[in-house]
Amino acid sequence: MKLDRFIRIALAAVILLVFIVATGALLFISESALNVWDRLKAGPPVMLYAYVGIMLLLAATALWLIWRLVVRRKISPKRKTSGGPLSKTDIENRLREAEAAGVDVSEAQAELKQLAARKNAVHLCFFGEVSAGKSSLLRALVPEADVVVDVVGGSTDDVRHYRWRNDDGAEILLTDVPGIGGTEQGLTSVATDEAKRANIVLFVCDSDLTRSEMASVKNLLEFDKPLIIVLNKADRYSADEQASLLQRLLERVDDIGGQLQRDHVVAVTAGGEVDVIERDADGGEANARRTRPADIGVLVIAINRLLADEGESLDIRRERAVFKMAAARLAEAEGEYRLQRSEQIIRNSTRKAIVGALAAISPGTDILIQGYIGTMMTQELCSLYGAAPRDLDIEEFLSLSQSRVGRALPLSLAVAGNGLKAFPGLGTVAGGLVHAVAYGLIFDALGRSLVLTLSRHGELLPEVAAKEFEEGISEHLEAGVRRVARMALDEKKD
Ligand SMILES: Nc1nc2c(ncn2[C@@H]2O[C@H](COP(=O)(O)OP(=O)(O)OP(=O)(O)O)[C@@H](O)[C@H]2O)c(=O)[nH]1
Ligand SMILES: [Mg+2]
Repeated sequence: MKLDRFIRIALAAVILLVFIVATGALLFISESALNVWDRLKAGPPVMLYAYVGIMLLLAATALWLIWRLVVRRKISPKRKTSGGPLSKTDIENRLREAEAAGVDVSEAQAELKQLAARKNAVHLCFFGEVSAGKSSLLRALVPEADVVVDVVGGSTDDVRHYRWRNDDGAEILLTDVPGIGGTEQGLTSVATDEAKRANIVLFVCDSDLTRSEMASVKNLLEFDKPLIIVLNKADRYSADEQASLLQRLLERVDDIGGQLQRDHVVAVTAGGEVDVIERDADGGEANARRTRPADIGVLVIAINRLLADEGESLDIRRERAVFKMAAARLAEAEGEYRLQRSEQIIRNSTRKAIVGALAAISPGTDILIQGYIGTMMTQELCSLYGAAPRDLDIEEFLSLSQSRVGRALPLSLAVAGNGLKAFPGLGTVAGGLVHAVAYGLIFDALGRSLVLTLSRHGELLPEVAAKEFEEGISEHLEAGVRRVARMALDEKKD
């Protein structure tokens, strides 16, 4: 209780003191200001203007400095991730920017080129699990479409294109793709990509959807693909079974959050071929191959209705899906580019740190990361990841990390010493070399942890970044030691 009272009185005294000082300062400042003002008014007007001008300039400079140091936070060019769909200009601008930065944009560009090549044709893709009957269905639908026309040109995958004109004279491109869910994962993604490039996907299945088929449907719906779900091999089911299976398929799509009209789920018999054993008149048996009769009328109706109902929106939806794919390809390429470039930046800084440490005549025991090398590395990595931190943030991050370095120093020196032992014929390792490796290791660890942080958060949050640096440091030291020790030995030789 007594202490509480004492603190209150002390606080009151402080407030009183502050009040007195503030009043005094105010009086003093106003007096001298008025003084100066009077004298300026008495003097020549040029003097007055010059004085006011200089005052304004000083105030503006001070404000600018404060803004630069404390307030400014350049908004990083955040990508439109959610929000509306990408437009053609959006994606082209992105590609141009990325290309100028040195990113390999060829795959993303190839998507756009392919889109342009297929502009005039309505594109139907037969998609589904292995042996669902995609190829049989294509043959049943368009028996005369047996010419392989490759729009892509020179592709070596198993995607086959067929061109066909329907009764209205519309040009239709039919694509048969490898079945999904087989042992080869690559084929599944080839097929899925091709489906995303189509106007309409005929999702062929031969029973209720499996888990992986559900995942595929979901994926295609996310790309806003117009779907017709085709229950093939209807000849194996009774009418009742067909009806309940169709109902089940509708519910499945509904469960995933897709909306499918009832007439976009159809049951057909593509036919296909079947091996039969035939008995001739005198009891002998012979193997023969028979074609099952096809029954695909409902599918033809569904396709025609979809074409009529959707009209131009089919092309718009296809464009959007392809732009989205191109954006994904670009993001992959950017990720790849960043990895390579960040590797170079970290290597450079580590090397500089090693050279600096080796050149020091009597190496100290402290390792400073707040200097030029640390700042440069942080700046370069941030700009590589599109983050634009304030100078203050970089300073804060480095200073927070510096205090962690102090704690990690013994570990770093131990790891460095151990790492150097792994190089045969080195004899007793001089203290200077160990120090240089430890120095390099810290930069290597700092850089690698920063890359992880930036890719995780997309910006430099000083405290978070420093904490993540601390948490990962021992792992990074161990992982980097061989590389950094080699670097130090090379530098020493030179
Ligand atoms: N009972 C029955 N069998 C069918 C039907 N349609 C196709 N099949 C058979 O299903 C098997 C696979 O047919 P495909 O057309 O090769 O199937 P796919 O989906 O192209 O297969 P992959 O290209 O390997 O993924 C063949 O043995 C066909 O004869 C059908 O309507 N009824
Ligand atoms: Mg096939």
